[in-house]
Amino acid sequence: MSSGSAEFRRADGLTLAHIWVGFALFGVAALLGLYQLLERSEVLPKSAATYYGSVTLHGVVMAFVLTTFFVVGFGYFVSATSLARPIRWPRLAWIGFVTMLAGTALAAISILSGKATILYTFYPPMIAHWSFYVGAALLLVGSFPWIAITIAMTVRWKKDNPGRPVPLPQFGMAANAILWAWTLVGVVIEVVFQLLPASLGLVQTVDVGLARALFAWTLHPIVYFWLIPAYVALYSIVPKAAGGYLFSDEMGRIVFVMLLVFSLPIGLHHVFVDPEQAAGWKLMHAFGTFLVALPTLLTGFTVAASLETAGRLRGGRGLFGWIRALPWNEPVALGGILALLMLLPGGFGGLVNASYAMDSMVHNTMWMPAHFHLIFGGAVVIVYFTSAYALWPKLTGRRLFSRPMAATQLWLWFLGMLTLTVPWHYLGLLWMPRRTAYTPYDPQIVARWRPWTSVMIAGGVMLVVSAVLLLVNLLLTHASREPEADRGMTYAETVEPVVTVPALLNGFAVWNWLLVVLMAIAWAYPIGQFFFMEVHKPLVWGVR
Ligand code: HAS
Ligand code: CU
Repeated sequence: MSSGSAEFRRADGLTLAHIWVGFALFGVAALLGLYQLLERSEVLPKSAATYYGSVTLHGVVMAFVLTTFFVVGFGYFVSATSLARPIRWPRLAWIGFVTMLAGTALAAISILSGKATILYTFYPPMIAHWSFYVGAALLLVGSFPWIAITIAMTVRWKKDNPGRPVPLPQFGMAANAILWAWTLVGVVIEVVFQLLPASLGLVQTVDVGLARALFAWTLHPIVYFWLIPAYVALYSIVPKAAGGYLFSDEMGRIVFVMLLVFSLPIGLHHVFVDPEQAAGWKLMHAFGTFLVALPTLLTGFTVAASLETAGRLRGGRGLFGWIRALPWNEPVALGGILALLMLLPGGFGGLVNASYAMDSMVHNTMWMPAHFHLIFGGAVVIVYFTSAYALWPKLTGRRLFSRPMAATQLWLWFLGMLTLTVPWHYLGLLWMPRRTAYTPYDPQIVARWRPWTSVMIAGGVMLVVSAVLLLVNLLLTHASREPEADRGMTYAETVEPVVTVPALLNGFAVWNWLLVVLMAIAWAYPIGQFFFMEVHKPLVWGVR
């Protein structure tokens, strides 16, 4: 890829602004996480109001603010550098950034003033103050310019380069932009027609079953919106940092297409226990959930095979010798390896959840936060850090302040996340409920949980230290005196050069139509039934 041109650097300010907002608030949310551990373990005085406020802010920041700001900022960088052209409509991009920032501030004020302690999911009967929904809406609306810019830049590049394959990182981000647009439909309908009217007191009742179905339609694909950029980095940045080659470019394309097409037509696995949905539909979504695990299995294989090329090029021999030969002290490679190691148990937990009947064993227990802290907070977020370590020298023109500090930070995150989530999985099997400020249950049951709560505090402390190290290292990089020799971004090359790819793996038009058909099959009845089924009049819920 061309390097040093002034053109692509135009995205640098945009990328830095987005990722810094995400990371700064991530630092605050990490501290809140530690507070929650201390409160639940009764080390700190009990306060239900503070606890639920904290969980809400922690969840909203980690799941919506960190992710959206990171994905958009990283997306602009990928578009500018992989297509080697300036960001289209930069002013619109900045307007989007300011809108996202304003929305985040509004939602945060709403939560901090105690008017929106609804946790991070949009499940009535918990209803927040309208300002929370407006804030959340602005955060989402602010990301629309990124969707438009990503798609427009891909389309224009294809026009200018007929027959040539869209660079894989951009192909992944384009899949993510389309996925994001569809993902928002469910929650937007829910907020506009159900939650906002209820929070404004315009309606007295909310159909909870409908709301939960609409939110499930968003909740499943949204996790892949967080995941895809991490996969882009695993395919396109990590193999090169490890000194190897991407094992297969086409496999990457297949994975991004599968994530797009299979993630939107499922979601009922979040509401396996809801009585409004029939068992047959739930079973169908359970099968769909197994289908969407496939692209992750393919990713595990492809990225591990790419790392193997690196290990072998570095002199690793034998069945496992290449693993030892990997550059474990190179932060960008290390982050990718640790991500795979967390994806494995995190995905295993997901498969347990997806197995319809087994879900009733773990639903709403600590198993659930264990699953998503390991696979999202662990595997995905560690790739966000890793990507930042790869991007910062290119963005700031300065060498990373400290590579040993970065490696320590990644190890701490990995070990901290395992120390936190291994006990949580076990506590889930002992039926410790999730999302509760205190647990006024049978003392004997509670006594069985106790030993594990101190272990999780140790994990929480490691994670907070890790978060501080990340922020300090990135901050000091801006002030570092050592210039980065090459500010051009180059992505991993494939084992075999990619000359052409089938048209189906170079665009999304066909997939988008298939997606619409699959979504209609999967959701028309589970959502539509609420409009023609005869139901008992809903109760008046605790609308504030
Ligand atoms: Fe999940 C709940 C099922 C993946 C996030 N999930 C959640 C929630 C979140 C979340 C946030 O079916 C909670 C929502 C809430 O608050 O209520 N999830 C799955 C399944 C997968 C899965 C089947 N989840 C994710 C990802 C997330 C995420 C990714 C975020 C980014 N999840 C569920 C279900 C529920 C759920 C139910 C609801 C349960 C309930 O009762 O509420 C799959 O996509 C996972 C596939 C992954 C694998 C692992 C493959 C292994 C690999 C590693 C290879 C490593 C190697 C080692 C080779 C099958 C890729 C190399 C080593 C070297 C040294 C080189
Ligand atoms: Cu899901």
